[in-house]
Amino acid sequence: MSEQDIKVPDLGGADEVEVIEVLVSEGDTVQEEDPILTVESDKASVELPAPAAGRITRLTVKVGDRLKEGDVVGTMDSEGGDAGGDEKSEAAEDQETREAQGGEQDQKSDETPAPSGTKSGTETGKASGGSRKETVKVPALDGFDDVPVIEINVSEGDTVGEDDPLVTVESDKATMEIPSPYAGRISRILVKEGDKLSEGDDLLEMTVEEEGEEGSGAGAKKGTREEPREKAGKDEGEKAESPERGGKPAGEEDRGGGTYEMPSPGTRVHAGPAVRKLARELGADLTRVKPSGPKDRILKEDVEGYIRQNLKKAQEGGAVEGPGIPGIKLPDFSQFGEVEREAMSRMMVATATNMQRSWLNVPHVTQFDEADITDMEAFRKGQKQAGEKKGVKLTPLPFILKACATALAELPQFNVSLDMGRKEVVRKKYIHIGIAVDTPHGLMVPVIRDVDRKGLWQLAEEAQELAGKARDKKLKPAEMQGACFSITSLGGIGGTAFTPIVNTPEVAILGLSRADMKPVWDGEAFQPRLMLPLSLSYDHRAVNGADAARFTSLLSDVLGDIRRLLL
Ligand code: CAO
Repeated sequence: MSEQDIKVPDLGGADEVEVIEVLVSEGDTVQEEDPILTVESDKASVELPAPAAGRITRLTVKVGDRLKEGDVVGTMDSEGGDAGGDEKSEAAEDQETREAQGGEQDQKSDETPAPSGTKSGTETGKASGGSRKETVKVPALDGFDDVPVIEINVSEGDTVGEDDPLVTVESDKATMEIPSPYAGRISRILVKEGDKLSEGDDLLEMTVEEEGEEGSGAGAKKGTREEPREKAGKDEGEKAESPERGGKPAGEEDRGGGTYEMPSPGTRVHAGPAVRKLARELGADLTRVKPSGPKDRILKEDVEGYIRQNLKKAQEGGAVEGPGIPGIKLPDFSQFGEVEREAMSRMMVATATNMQRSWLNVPHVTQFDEADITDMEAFRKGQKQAGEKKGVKLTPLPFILKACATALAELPQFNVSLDMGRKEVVRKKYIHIGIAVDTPHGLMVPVIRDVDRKGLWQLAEEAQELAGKARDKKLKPAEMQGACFSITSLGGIGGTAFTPIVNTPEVAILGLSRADMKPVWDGEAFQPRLMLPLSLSYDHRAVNGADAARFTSLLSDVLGDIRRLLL
């Protein structure tokens, strides 16, 4: 094992390039030619490959750094063919075979590829111990000539199946993949990105197992194709060992089905520059895209599938993942102490989804205020006997419901929903208010309808009944729908203020904390007054700050003198 500098190779004519992605970390083990950096010039983005197999010991570059040919970007302990030795020795074998064969074909391979004029897709070389060499040529390109290569989908040493994409070319009208005519191993790539290809040009050289060799797997021609054993076995092994890539165990592959499993973020990705460019343009986080190409390479259609899946989720109202919302990586908690895991209840999952959706979609602001409820409480307590006769407990909540209905009527900009899809504000002509109820199985928000048209006793009765139903899991779906605004009262529990999350598509929610006696200056002296803390969170897209202050001031006035509820 020897330490070597990792240097920037020939940059294909570019003087200086910018690092746009660092694909490895210190300590990572890489194979020779594995991409370690993606750099971008003003013309193209390319991956810089590891010069050898080994372990990255130091990285001295970061995203945004500018590099020139020969710059040192880090160091590595190279293993001299240890890691990835199979591939390397086979590639070396291929080289040896080429040298042993000498002759025409090698000379041709060493030269810059030129159109051969051969019409067939491949040119067969000499057989070598059960395998033969093939020079794959560019097939007919739908009538196009001089079509630039925009992506090389394989690396030397890769094992590919028949029809696996080898390179991607792009004409004025379309992007096309040139498929492999054989299953086998890529021994030499004869083109590079940016090269212009026409039908018959040499593309790459492959080692193909001779037909008819029992169990050889690779090399079967179209129509008699077997899955290359080595590739299938390796893929299965990788899937079984790498659940973090989102792969299913062998035999449970689900490609083309309705579901699209997201690999966890933070995983190293294999993708060509064109795919990375597409991902950047579409805002796709490649660490979350499930690869379907050879050797877990991400293809363009994988990125498109990921975007489609997220769009679908967005349309269905699900949580969307994207670069702006990085996932949360969990550590292995058991390393810190004993833990146990428990499945979330459906209600907990629904609440978590709704809270996250609202928090991520709504620009929240919370306005704090206080209401002097000394007189209101005196009146309320005076109704205790009447309440007992009616079998209803009159808490502060019905007064607050009524005060909110008054504020919603006077400031109708709080009684709306935003339809951003149609760029419309939906104004509601009814006043239904949701009340958050704490239950042993989670938070539920039953809705009291037409609060503006109901008296305090009726509101107290309905609130009590709905809270009871929520705690007994007896609420019907219709009893939890249609709210214009919500109230969440922690007053019976404690606290001085909090920032509630708006219950979208409503645009505001009032939080109540515990009322407390406070000294309040009346202009001449401090008076002991019972002050109720108000916390109004609102959607700042729908409501401006001045209106929010007006709303809480109005609530404060009405609750300070409940005769105003009669006006
Ligand atoms: N300040 C001081 N005391 C208050 C108060 C306040 N703001 N609000 C209520 N109280 C008192 C009540 O008067 C009652 O006292 P008495 O028994 O002496 O009369 C006591 O607190 C308990 O009231 P309550 O909670 O039974 O009734 P309520 O009408 O105030 O609230 C309900 C009903 C359903 C809103 C409430 O039971 C509840 O579930 N609150 C929690 C809501 C919640 O979890 N919100 C958080 C959502 S975000 O995670």
